[in-house]
Amino acid sequence: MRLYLINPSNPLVCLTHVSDSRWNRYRVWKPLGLLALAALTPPEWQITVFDENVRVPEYAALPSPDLVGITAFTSQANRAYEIADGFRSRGVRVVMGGIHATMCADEAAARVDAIVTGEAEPIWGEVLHDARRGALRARYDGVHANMDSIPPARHDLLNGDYAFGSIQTTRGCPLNCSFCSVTSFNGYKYRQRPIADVVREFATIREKHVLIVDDNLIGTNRDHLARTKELFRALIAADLRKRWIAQVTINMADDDDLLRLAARAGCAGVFIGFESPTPAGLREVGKKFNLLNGRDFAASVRRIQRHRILVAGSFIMGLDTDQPGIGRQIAAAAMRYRVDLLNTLFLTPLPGTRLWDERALAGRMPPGTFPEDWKYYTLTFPVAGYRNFCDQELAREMEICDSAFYSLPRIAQRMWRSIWQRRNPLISLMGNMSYRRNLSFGRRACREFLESRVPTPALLPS
Ligand code: B12
Ligand code: SF4
Repeated sequence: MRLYLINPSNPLVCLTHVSDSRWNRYRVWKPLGLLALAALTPPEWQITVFDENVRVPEYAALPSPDLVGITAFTSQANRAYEIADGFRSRGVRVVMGGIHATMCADEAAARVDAIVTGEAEPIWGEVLHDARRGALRARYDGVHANMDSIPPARHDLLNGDYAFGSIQTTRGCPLNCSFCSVTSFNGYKYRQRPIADVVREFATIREKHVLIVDDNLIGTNRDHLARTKELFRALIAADLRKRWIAQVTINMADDDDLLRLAARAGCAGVFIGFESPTPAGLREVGKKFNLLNGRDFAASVRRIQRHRILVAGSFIMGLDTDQPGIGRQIAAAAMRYRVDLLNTLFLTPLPGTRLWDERALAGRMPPGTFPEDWKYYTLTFPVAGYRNFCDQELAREMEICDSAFYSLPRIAQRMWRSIWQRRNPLISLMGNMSYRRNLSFGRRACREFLESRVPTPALLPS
């Protein structure tokens, strides 16, 4: 039995064009969901994983599979349906799972033979069993998996094209920020895999550099932090000689012991969601966690960097509380905090989030035609309709923000700082150059997007 597992590309997302620039190698990440699915698949299935972010195969020229499994973020949904149409027209059955099939279940169900919602561990065996018998149901609902019985992902199935391997150690987040899908998909409870399982799986990853995909590797309370320290101690003891990066919350800065252990366990950099430079913005997106204890963000970033850990900061632009000048304001905040990398994204209501529901209630659904427009849901297009900006104005704010932070003199300044502080200058350089390289590509795509549709005015002109 032949199984194809496919990660669709989104041609509009600049960072997926590996061949365009060698810097992009450092921004293409393995589709871990498919490698997790492969690990749940019995040996009678011969599995091939296709990652269209690396290359798009000529599927019709390949041996016909018995079943195709497609994953998709919302931004990949259009391409997912295109791939499904191709296989289904040749009589091959297609199953779709992942975040988009979960949040837009009816839409996806109309385009494939079966959908799997939620986490696949409890249900994938049944799907394959039914597929073998030619008795696929239209819908399977996964529940939150028991973290004690997650098999190690099949890292052996994708090699070569990636600078980073990837691994997951926890699922779920109690914070439920308005723009984020994690709490509605993986739940409020912060669920942790057994440390021994994580270390064993880590050892099977070939790449020297690893992305820990957890939405928050360290967690938010004392128990979470204690477990994280235990994990770091186990990684130090295993001496795997890996360098890894991870997403964390800003409270990482508050615990020097945690930082010391992280650095010794191989932490090269962390990605932190600052979200907004203003307290009103943080309240708007529901990330009051960042406001706790009257935090000094610059001091927090410096405490993390003192352990030679790079800090990438993420901000969202286009909040109802954002005013003209927000581009400059975000860049200034990022430079004041002295983050090594800045990732600014347009506020985008993704289906299934609190933001989506709030907008639906307020009669503020984003303009556009769906599913066609899902391809713009990469958070790099101003799709949502904004209170104080028309979409062109917001796109201009983004250009101002990126140009200020990623100017060559600013990059040189950051490089010098990380050399002087002996904080992974090479990784920092790769990240900065990769972002800079992608700015022009992103701007062009954004301009084409704006030209292709009727301008959306500001809801309340400023
Ligand atoms: C790592 C990651 C990335 C990596 C991508 C790695 C990759 N190639 O997959 C990078 C950094 C590139 C990335 C980019 C983006 N990401 Co991202 N990312 C994540 C993150 C943190 C982890 C994903 C992961 O590996 N999870 C671990 C695996 C094991 O879980 P899983 O993928 O959910 O798979 C399980 C189930 O879903 C299911 N399943 C999945 N696929 C399939 C397929 C079949 C057939 C079946 C049966 C089951 C199944 O089985 C798996 C086991 O239970 C998630 C958050 C999260 N917790 O999931 C956000 C997340 C997926 N990203 C998100 C977003 C918005 C983006 C971006 C659009 C914007 C951005 N800049 O962040 C871009 C889009 C890129 C694009 N190509 O369009 C959103 C997606 C929401 C949505 N509705 O689309 C998420 C949920 C985060 C959030 N804040 O809401 N991302
Ligand atoms: S943005 Fe981060 S902190 Fe907020 S709900 Fe999502 S995963 Fe949790």
